[in-house]
Amino acid sequence: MSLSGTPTSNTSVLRWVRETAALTEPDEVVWCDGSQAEHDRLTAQMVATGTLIPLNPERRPGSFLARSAPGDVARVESRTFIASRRQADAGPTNNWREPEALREELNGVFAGCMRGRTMYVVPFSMGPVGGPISQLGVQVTDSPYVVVSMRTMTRMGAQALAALTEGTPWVPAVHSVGFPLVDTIGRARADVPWPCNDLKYIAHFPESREIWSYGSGYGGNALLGKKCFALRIASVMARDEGWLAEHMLVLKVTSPQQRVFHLAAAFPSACGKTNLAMLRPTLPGWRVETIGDDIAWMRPAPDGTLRAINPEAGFFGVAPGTGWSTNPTAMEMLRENVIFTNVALTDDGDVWWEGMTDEPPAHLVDWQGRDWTPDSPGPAAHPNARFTVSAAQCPTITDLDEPAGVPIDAILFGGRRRTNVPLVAQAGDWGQGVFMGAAISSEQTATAEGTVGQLRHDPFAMTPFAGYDMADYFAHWLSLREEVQHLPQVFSVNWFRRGDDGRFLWPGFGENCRVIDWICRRLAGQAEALRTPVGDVPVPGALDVEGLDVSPADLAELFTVDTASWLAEVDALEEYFARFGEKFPAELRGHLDLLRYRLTAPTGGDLDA
Ligand code: OXD
Ligand code: MN
Repeated sequence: MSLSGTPTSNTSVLRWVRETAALTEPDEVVWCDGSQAEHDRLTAQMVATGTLIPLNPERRPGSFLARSAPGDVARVESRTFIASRRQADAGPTNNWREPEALREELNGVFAGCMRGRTMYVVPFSMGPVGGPISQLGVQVTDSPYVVVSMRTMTRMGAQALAALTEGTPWVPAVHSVGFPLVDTIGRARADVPWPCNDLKYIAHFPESREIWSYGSGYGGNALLGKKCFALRIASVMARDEGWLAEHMLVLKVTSPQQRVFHLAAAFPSACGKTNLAMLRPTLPGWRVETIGDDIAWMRPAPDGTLRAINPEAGFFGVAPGTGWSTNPTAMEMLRENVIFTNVALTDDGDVWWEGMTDEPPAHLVDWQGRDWTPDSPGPAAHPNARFTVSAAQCPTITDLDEPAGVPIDAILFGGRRRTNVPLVAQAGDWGQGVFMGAAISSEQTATAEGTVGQLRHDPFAMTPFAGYDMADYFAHWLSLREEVQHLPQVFSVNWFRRGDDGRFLWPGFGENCRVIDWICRRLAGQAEALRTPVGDVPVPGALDVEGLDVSPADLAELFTVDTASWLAEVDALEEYFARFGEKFPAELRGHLDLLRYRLTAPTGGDLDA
């Protein structure tokens, strides 16, 4: 295949594109420039093939609905592989594959997989192009849906390609839906609106920093800048180079006294990161602005702070549960220029999903294209239905193009927990903070395959996303103490605690600003705390609950540390941590022992007293 007239002279990019095209055998190769004209051409083409349904331009201008194949609706962790030379480097939480064997297997499935299709070359930057924390990548894909999504989610196109000068490091990412239109003996078959393959591979080679994804067109499986690059590959870069690539949102908070704080927060998938990132405070005088909703890259900076960027340029958010009462900022952001996937279609050509409004419309077409009424058995939108939208459309976005990042004052660790974990607790020091991150567990959501509601341990909300052994990852976090002079304070939070009757004890959403208010006052040395075995919690009266309809009994329960159930939690953690074997840091084991001691000691185990 001739690649003459290509818009780059970077020999490594050209060689790789040529080799990938020779392997996958597309009909043509198209270099993407990220322009509006390109976007318009591709969306028009997808409307013609049935991949996209244009929404009513009066209700949702510039927006489209995509319906995926019913078997391609979430990340596939069981088919996500880390191919490091040594199995120990992948650790017990990853599916390890021997790199050479996996490469051979992939060469088999990718051979001819783009026959009859176009291969798009998508140059992109994670973070502002040329920024000191940013990184470059090139994805090839046979999915135009992926191309338009990458344009929203990353800095994609001509500028990123221009930055790819000879010798500049970049991450190659090969993607195919695995649905060739012509077979080995030249027989053609018709395309389908959402091509994919039952066989899937989401493969990572951390040592050569490569990504190979096959068989899925959905989200994190296919938009390779996100989970594959910005977390799995970048976490390995970060380990090697002394920084952090984390599954965290980033917020800018301004107090009524005009003091600015930056917070990063890790929660497992679909625990409301987007809602927290776009929080509309109910307390007067506070302002919350959004920097990122999913991923933070953080580096020790020369000024002694830990500085964070959001490497993405858009939001790929879970639609169900996003509504005018829960996240009005997101609803404003979604007024136009959005690609929705697997939501329901209204009779007037707009979209709907569970949680958007209190009352569902009387008639809809569901995410699989079937008629739906409120009496229908299942939900109208798939629980992992998504919106893809540019961050620039978010009314509260700030500092997204600040290449040096923002200094992080506090890190929050959370999960979806009915019991045990208090509304908020502060770690006494960095070690206890790292322990809090390692101890995260959460009730499973619909963003990946698995049993919804089941409690699973998810240290740092990173188990599906760390590209290396989590025991080494914990040690890396502990070692930051040596690198960062002004370490962030660490807090654990839990918005999801319930009473015995199953009801939520805390209203959440905008009211979470009350927790942020206490955190910021702690950072400023202006709020009092009470030591408990699981961290320092607000003294009675320190959390501002004025005007809130939470009974004193519920408030007390939000902070109850029940000895018996916490001892059971410590046992479960010990068993979980045992998976990491000898590499599990002794310091964290010490924190587990200390927690057990504090839970049982008659004095509450206050060793520093
Ligand atoms: C996501 C996830 O899509 O965490 O952000 O699954
Ligand atoms: Mn996520």
